[in-house]
Amino acid sequence: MLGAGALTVAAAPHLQSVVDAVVGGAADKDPTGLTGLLPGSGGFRFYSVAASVPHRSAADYRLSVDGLVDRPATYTLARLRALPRTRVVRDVQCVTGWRVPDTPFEGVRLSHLLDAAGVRPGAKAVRLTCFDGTYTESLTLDQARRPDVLVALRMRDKDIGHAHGGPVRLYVAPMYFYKSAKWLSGITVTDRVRPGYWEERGYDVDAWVGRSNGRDDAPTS
Ligand SMILES: Nc1nc2c(c(=O)[nH]1)N[C@H]1C(S)=C(S)[C@@H](COP(=O)(O)O)O[C@H]1N2
Ligand SMILES: [Mo]
Repeated sequence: MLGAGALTVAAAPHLQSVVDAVVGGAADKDPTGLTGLLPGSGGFRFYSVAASVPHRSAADYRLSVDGLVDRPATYTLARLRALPRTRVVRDVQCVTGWRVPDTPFEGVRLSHLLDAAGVRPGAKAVRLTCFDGTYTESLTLDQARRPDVLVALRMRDKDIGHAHGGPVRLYVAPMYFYKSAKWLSGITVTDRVRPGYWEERGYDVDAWVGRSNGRDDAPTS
């Protein structure tokens, strides 16, 4: 298992990734990511570009919505949990090749939070920031308003644990998984797309599965 993992990691542009230290134990001391495929992970690899990520409990988690909006807001986890939920079941697809079929995600549509905030005319994009202090992502407003883009509270029918970006991560179902920012802490409405962490390092900003990053499969939709 470690052999196969090593090959995959070595071949991947994720070489700079550090296995999420919070997965614990050996992963802490393994910046190469060789322990990224952990027993019981259900096929997921754990990625974090930050060497360590603070924990946010249900009590101290906050999500801010700001930028070009009429009503900036700060959500507690309780407030997010009280909003209408959407469940989406798709394949998770990392651009480096691994895939996890039929993975349920559940959360509040990003469009719901944007509508609540009142997006101003002239706004074009959304910038996502994370409480790891490093990772960022971006979406155009049209992409952000899709019904299958969630501020996710649950993954695989469980509250999202720290390793997978809990308590709250983004979930962008139609795009490669790097768009799904873990440990989500900020949603800023902007006048243009600002490329995210991996996008500044060469990944496509529009990350449609099968139609970006050099993938030439038939369009999925
Ligand atoms: N904050 C943060 N979000 C992130 C990443 C990261 O390093 N930091 N990696 C991205 C990439 S490349 C992938 S494939 C997925 C991995 O999610 P997982 O660790 O839950 O499997 O998270 C995405 N979101
Ligand atoms: Mo990824």
